[in-house]
Amino acid sequence: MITKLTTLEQFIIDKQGDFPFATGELSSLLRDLSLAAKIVNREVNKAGLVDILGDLSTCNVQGEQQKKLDVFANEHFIKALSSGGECCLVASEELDDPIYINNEVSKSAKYLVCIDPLDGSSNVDVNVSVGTIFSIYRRTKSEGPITLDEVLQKGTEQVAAGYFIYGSSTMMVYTTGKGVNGFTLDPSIGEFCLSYPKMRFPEQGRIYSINEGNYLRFPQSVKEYIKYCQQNDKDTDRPYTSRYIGSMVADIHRNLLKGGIFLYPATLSHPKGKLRLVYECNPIAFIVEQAGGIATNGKKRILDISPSELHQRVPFFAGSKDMVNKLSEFIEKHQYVNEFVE
Ligand code: AHM
Ligand code: MG
Repeated sequence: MITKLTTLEQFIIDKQGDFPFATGELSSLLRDLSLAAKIVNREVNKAGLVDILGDLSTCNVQGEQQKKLDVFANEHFIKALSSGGECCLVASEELDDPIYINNEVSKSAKYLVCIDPLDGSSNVDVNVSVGTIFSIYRRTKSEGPITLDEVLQKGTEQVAAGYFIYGSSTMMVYTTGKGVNGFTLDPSIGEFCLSYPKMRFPEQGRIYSINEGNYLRFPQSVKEYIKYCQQNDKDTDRPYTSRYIGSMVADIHRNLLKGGIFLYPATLSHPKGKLRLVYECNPIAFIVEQAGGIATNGKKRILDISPSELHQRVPFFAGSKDMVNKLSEFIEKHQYVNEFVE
């Protein structure tokens, strides 16, 4: 029960004390991100009104066609992060290579940010929720220009991570490793206000989220787990419910509130999985774990994977503890990981 209005700004200031040597730079970064999100939110909300919809003729580095709003979001997040002076590099799903920020204020910045500026963007033109995912790391070297290897850190090294969801309301959900808190944007005052303090994944859920259209291309273990979800069983309250939006942020957010599992396995067409480790799975995994859930590629904890390249893909399973553990039983039985993942 929330009795007093706490803005994101106030919350960040209050929490700065959790980090004894905090200089306020991380707090500024989070504020920069929230400002960019407000701008993106404004554009997403008027997407049906203005001529911003439709495909741009460019493709992103994954060879997928970009929507104009992807480009818009990418530009605005980079702009916000470049001008604050706390961030020296931005790596984005939309860009082949990271942006090295070399201006006067960012020269000695100690943070780098990885983002998916508009996740699920194909949903924008049908009025379905989309999101932004971000991940913040500290530089591994104390001086000299930042290098690419500093971006390829394990998820365990994240200093903060979170997402914005542009849905029926707009929210920011983030963690700095001390639990997860959710803030809803109040459009009348233009502020994110604490609405979901100390978010926890229900240990057992009843929702499974997967693109079942790919069923025939799934590994046997995942097929069997889906059948398990669909079977009748009073004790475990099955069959479970299937819900898949196709925007990971929205699927994860719903499951975080209600309990559930999100699955994007390796498939015959995406033998390494579809989702990206560095700027999609790692930040979501950090949130999931901080909220008491599990995030795995089926073989190991997502946060323990050493990235070998910026746009690396991984199979991704995340959600309520009991559900992910159950899935793991099927995976172990079939040694699924050996089917698709080296
Ligand atoms: P995107 O970052 O290009 O939008 O792709 C990521 C999205 C996730 O949000 C979502 O879970 C998944 O792709 C949906 O993929 P599919 O259409 O194959 O189910
Ligand atoms: Mg994405």
